[in-house]
Amino acid sequence: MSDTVHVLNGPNLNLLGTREPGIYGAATLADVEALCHAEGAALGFAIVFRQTNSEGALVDLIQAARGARGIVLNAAAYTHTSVALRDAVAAVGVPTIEVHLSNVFAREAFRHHSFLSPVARGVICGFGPQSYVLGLRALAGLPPTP
Ligand code: CA2
Repeated sequence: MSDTVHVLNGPNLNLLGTREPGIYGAATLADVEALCHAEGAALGFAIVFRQTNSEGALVDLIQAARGARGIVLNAAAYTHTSVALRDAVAAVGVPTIEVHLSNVFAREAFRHHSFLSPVARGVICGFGPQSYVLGLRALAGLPPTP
């Protein structure tokens, strides 16, 4: 079984740590990446960490994860809008943990619906960058996929 986990990030997450620290905290995306590499090393995962602002590019990144051990996916705003991402997650057949930095259920109603949750293996939100760490640990605890 592959030991590679793809950590994929959607639109505007490249701005982390530069704006809206009250919602998203002070950590930058580079800090989140470093955290994922450290946790990945502890769990025996090779981490591929990517961010894109483009929906189609995110579909391509999900498809490129075929055969991987798992995906940790923060699709950001596309979570709430994208049938294309949902179809990609369902099609790729890789256990996918949907993660969010913020507690989306404590925010605006339009953030309460996710197109991804029904096809994700699980969902973690509200723990800041630790949501990613918890996503990696969740993948480590899953039985091997055939
Ligand atoms: O809480 C999360 O991780 C979100 O996926 C973040 C998305 C939001 O649309 C989701 O509802 C929840 C937004 C990411 C934008 O990130 C920014 C970071 C700094 C400044 C502005 C935006």
